[in-house]
Amino acid sequence: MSHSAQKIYLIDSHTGGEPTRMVYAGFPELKGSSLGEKLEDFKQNYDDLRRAVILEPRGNDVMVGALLCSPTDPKAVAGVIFFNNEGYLGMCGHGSMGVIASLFYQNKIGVGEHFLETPVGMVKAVLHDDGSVSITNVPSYRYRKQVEVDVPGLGVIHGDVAWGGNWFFLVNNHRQEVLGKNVKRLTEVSLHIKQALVENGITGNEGAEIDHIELFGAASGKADSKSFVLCPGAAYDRSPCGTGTSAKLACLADDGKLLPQQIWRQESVIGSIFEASYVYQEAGNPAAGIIPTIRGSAHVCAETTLILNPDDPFCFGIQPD
Ligand code: PYC
Repeated sequence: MSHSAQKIYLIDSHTGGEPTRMVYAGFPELKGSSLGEKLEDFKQNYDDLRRAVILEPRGNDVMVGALLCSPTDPKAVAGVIFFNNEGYLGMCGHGSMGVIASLFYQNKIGVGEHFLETPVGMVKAVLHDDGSVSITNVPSYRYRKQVEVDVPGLGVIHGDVAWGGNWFFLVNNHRQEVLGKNVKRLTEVSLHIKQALVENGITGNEGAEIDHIELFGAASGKADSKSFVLCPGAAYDRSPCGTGTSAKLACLADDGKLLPQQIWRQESVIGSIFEASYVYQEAGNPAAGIIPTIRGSAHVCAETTLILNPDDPFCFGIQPD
């Protein structure tokens, strides 16, 4: 029995039901002169720690990790690298809200404006008096409109490929009801769509993998639209997905269906809501993309110390064969 266990310190929160696990101490200092380089160092040298933090028995497939690291731009209150059970995320909207709520809980920030540096760019966050958080995301755009794909077991569907800090395939004509009681079926359908995208060579810009699938359905009356979002892996987003809502706004803006600064309410499959709006990246030029702002609320729900004991056979997580 060994007593030389490594300890990792966390704050857990959830945003509209979607968990964020913020790692604030106990991690090695990542090397790099940009967040992109720090992400590479994380991937190459410490992926076992990603697995230790996020996989069972300590974590689960739904959870998104947020590793705090030193920012390379002094304007930022923190650098953040998001990850999950499958790997790494470019950006994470619900996770950024969770990080801001957790930093406030730790008395590291107050109400007002803050910046988070991510591998895909700088994100502005405003912590409001009522505890809600607005995230001004990285520039978002629609890459391809109404791409046709034949999905085995589902038939021909059409979807938009859009970037909102991650790559999304956004589908309306999927012939499913977007309701909480249907999440098993919605997950299966989304996994089939994702597989069909791979088989048909449908990607984001420069061949980037489309790792999020977004299915839209009738809103419940509380919002403008309801969606089911499949994240990388097989877990669905309990929140309306900040980067997914950004991708949706990019499509609405390009279609001329939502004006700059007009409010859009996006509801998740479990009924939580983000309020969103956008401005053009270049005044008067919708084709150049948009800058979305997403507002929601995160709640701190646990303060935890992980113990990584070398004697533990599942110290670095359970990974199915
Ligand atoms: O809120 O952007 C988001 C997100 C991505 C994956 C899970 N949540």
